[in-house]
Amino acid sequence: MSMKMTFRWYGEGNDRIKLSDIKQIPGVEGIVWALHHKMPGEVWGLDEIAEVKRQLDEYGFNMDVVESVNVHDDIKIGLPTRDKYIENYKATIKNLSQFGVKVICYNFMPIFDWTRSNLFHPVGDGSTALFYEKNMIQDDYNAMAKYILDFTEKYNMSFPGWEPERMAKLDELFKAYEGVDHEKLWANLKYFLEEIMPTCRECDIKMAIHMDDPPWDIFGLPRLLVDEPSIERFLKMVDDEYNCLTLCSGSLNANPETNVSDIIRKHCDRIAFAHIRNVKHFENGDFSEASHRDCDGDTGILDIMKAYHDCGFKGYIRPDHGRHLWSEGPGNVRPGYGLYDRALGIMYMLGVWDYLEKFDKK
Ligand code: DNO
Repeated sequence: MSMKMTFRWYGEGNDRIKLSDIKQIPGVEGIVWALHHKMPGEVWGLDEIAEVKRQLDEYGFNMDVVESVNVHDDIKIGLPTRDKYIENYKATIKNLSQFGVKVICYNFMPIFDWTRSNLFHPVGDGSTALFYEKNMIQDDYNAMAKYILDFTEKYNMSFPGWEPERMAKLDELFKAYEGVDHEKLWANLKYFLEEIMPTCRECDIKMAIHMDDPPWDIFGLPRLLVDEPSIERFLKMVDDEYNCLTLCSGSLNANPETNVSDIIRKHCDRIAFAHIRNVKHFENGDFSEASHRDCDGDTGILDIMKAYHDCGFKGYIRPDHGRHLWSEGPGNVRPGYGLYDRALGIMYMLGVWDYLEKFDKK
């Protein structure tokens, strides 16, 4: 059995891409999905999950990977109310297991999920991509949040992790996180995982934490999963086969010092889900996302694919963010999640993989 190719889809009515389009991309076995209307902390109901299953079944896609079941802020902050939300999380895990879900991707980033300063930055060939200008993401969180929220409002879409209900209370949220430093956040992550591991085992569902994006503190908020030592700490902290990683190559390699293929070789047995994204660095610390072709960025996509292959990776994999191509632009595409560049990325990844399978069998 080999690695399993997947494609992220935001759901009917929430994604312009059709399952029938995804079906035409060679090699895609599963849809990476979520109930995007759910607030962090809410239980996902059986009926709602069954409806997604019905849609995916029609095209023969599996629903093995969920991205994300978001973690409530009270759990990250470590408030007494966390126990109630952890119970809800367990209930969701149990409900998901009834439909054969195998992996839950989640993150433990305070307040903000992935963060960029420009969602449609010209790449130079007519396409656009997500861009991070270091100077823009330093002090003024309100300006950054406004840029993202104005966009989502204008085009009537919501981004996971950027729920307008939460973002409306940003100052309050920042206040609530006061005193949550790196060590507190680590302790709260440990508490959460130790609570849910027995449920994961019973349900045979792996928790796969996403790397922090970008992999450094922003706006004074601590970020934990940022490099190899922190990954090592995370895996040892809760040393359980159900405590796994979503190894996101682009998040980690936003720090040019981080060699992603070394991390894969070291921790492959705990990688449940691989995100393949290519990043191009600029000398001043800015970075742009790039096509999946190795030479278009600095992340080392060929080394990464080879490392997964050498390790006999059998987990789930997906192309992560792509550029916006051809007719794709503001208003008709989810930033980073267009159809075309991710489809091209899949063909690149499968091209490398098939070559290795045929000519580089260990
Ligand atoms: C970015 C994604 C992340 C990821 C979450 C997981 O596009 O990779 O938003 O889904 O961090 O919880």
